[in-house]
Amino acid sequence: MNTGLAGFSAADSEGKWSGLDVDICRAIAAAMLGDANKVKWVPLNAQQRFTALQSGEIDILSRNTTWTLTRDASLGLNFTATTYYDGQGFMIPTKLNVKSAKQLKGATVCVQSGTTTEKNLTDYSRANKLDLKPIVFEKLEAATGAYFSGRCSAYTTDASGLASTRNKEAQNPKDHMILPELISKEPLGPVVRRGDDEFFAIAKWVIFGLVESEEYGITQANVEQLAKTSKDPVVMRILGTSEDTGKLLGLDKDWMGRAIKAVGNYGEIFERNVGPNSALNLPRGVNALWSEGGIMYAPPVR
Ligand SMILES: N[C@@H](CCC(=O)N[C@@H](CS)C(=O)NCC(=O)O)C(=O)O
Repeated sequence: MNTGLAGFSAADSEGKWSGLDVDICRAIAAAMLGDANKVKWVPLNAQQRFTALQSGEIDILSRNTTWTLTRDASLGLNFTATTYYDGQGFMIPTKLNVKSAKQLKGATVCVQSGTTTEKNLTDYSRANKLDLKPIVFEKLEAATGAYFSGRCSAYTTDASGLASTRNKEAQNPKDHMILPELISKEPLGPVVRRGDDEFFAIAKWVIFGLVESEEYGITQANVEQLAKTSKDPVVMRILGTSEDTGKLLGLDKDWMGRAIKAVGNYGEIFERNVGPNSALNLPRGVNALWSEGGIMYAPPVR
């Protein structure tokens, strides 16, 4: 998990974890182990995350991690599926009165190392002849702390991270604005170890099942009822009341039903943790279902 990115993965004062990345793990635990609480949460910063997965300290990395060719092909890991389509943005003090990242010529920008963010910033600066001056920090708190104390004119990370940091760390969130440009593609999703093929398949299909459940209207509230009464062939397959899809994954037929009962479908997970009614207030945007104008699309559970 992240060391603390409210809305995605963060622990409260009692050590209770919540967030979109957390709920994905809870869903997998419910499907696979029969209990959403059977997860040991390990907070990792940007630098530590891949080594922890490679070494076997953790089994799944569910932490705002961008799927790129380099990571997928060279780390001995497998990206499961995208759970949040993001892009890199900039946060600036509102009083700077800047309206576009293109106006940041020569500006200092706080950024965390070990991220795609650092490289995108250099590329964007060069491509747009902006001569941006990155100030690089290993730790998130150091990067955001430097920005909030005025050491940098801007802070850059994934737009979701900007929203989370502004909401949680800014003394007055209104004093900071997030510029409209997204300078990269950051498809975020969980990662497992190469060679852990059965687990890879389970993780992928639980995520796809959560998305398809939204598409077919299966919710945390109605899942039990639908399991008893639905005659919709897709719903019946997802809930294991016709074919037993779970068996093919080494699970039982109620695998997806349990996941949905634990955390709800993808839309419910999004709404609760990061959506317009949550503290983060992120629009559903491209993360809407493909059938609703977004790009969230899951292969069929069949
Ligand atoms: N999605 C990007 C950025 C991920 C990332 O680590 N972002 C930072 C800034 S929001 C973060 O989460 N830091 C928390 C930490 O390292 O503890 C990536 O995969 O490289």
